[in-house]
Amino acid sequence: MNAHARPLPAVRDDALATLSALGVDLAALAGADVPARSPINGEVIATLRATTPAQVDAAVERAHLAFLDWRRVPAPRRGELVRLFGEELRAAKDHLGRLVALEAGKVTSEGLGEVQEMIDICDFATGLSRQLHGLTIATERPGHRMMETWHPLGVCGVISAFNFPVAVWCWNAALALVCGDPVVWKPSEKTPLTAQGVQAVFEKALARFGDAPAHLSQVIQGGAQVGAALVAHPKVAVLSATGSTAMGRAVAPVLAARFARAILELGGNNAAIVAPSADLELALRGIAFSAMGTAGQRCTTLRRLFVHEDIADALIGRLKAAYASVPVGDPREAGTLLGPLIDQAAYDGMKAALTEAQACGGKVHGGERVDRPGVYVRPALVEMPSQTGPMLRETFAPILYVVRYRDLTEAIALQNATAAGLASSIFSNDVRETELFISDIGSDCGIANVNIGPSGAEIGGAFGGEKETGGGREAGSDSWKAYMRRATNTLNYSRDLPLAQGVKFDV
Ligand code: UN1
Repeated sequence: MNAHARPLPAVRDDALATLSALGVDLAALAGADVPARSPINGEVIATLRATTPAQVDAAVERAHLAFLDWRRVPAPRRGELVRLFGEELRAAKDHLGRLVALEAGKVTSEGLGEVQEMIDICDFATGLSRQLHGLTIATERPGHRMMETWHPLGVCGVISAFNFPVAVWCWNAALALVCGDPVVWKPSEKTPLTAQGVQAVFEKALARFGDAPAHLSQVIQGGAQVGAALVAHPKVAVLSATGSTAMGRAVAPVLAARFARAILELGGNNAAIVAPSADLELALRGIAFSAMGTAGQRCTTLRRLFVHEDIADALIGRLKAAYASVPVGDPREAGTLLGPLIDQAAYDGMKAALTEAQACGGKVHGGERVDRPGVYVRPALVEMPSQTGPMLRETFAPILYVVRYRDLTEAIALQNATAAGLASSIFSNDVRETELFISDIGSDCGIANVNIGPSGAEIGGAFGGEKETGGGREAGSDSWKAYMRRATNTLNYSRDLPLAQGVKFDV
């Protein structure tokens, strides 16, 4: 901290003041089962009440009643609610961003960036509310017309993770609400307070909107059991779940058994390839942000780096310097780039992965625990002899494994040789290489970038990935279709009834 900067307020005071500035009534939440901790120093800020399974059921039933009304409201009018919410988020941006920093441990700029991502999807959804259109399709039958129409689907359940405690809910909620679907949200039990902050801001938009049905957005709190009750509820028509692949494996069969829609955004083990023609300065910056940003706790975090052997020494040397000098500390402090890990379990996972990497012949630079309250680490750069051991799985911590390659086809094969398929990128100025990377025989991920890192997507594109990442798509492009039901309509006002495919059935 520079000598003239004001000292930071105590974590708990800061969090309580931020919550009340957002309009959260903490007394109304007080309970004994969901402790809300700040990873900044591990302190408990408040303890909330867990939702019981019976209360989850009641919440979904209320949401379903809201659905029966909300689906009658014209979509552009539904968009007006989301527009107002975007305005309220603009007004609340500093406080909500601060709360994200306090509860998820993000550095200030990333906390604010997450709220900006909410604002962006609100703008997108507002425009979309006038664009929920289907096709008119040529019909083989004279005098007939065929078209498709899109209709509200039902209650949308959202299960979100600690690492994007507000934006991921908003990608889902903003689209769901314009599509006509009320939302029931189970945030991570590691970040219950940001959910309350968001709900308080949403209620301001609801008050300005005036005549919305009650219970368009509800928050339920607690652990896996609460999530399980939401997933199993027959009136949850679409369920969006973000988290580990293990969580997805538990959720997906339950949704499949009752034929509910699933939007799964699960693990990632994201890679980047650095080719000989790459702009190394630019690659270094792209890699540093993608690998160390959010302390390696994004689902899009860069975890595996394949560097061409001709430039490997130059790039790895610069990366080592960046890793050794990146400022780690209180995320609220100006200049900090790496905040804390979310909890002790995250550190245990990191330590286990580094020990295993060493046993596989990996050379570890960094990765030490930083001595201060909370769980702070130096980011780790690991030179691996080949892609083995912990490199093949996602460890939610700032570890970047580096492997050298000679042939691009081999590097692409290595990058695709993991279970997850979320995000990827190539740094190269050779168009033959970059076109190969984004082609049918290139990266098998849902996100494939050129000369930017794999993380930090904007909301206009569809977000999600293949294989064990779960296949769901959220946010931009045509992701909205997952929140609506499509009807194909064939209309006939002619005097004849010709059957399709030339079938005759004359009675
Ligand atoms: C996540 O980590 O769950 O592309 C979402 C990114 C962010 C979203 C990450 N816009 O890194």
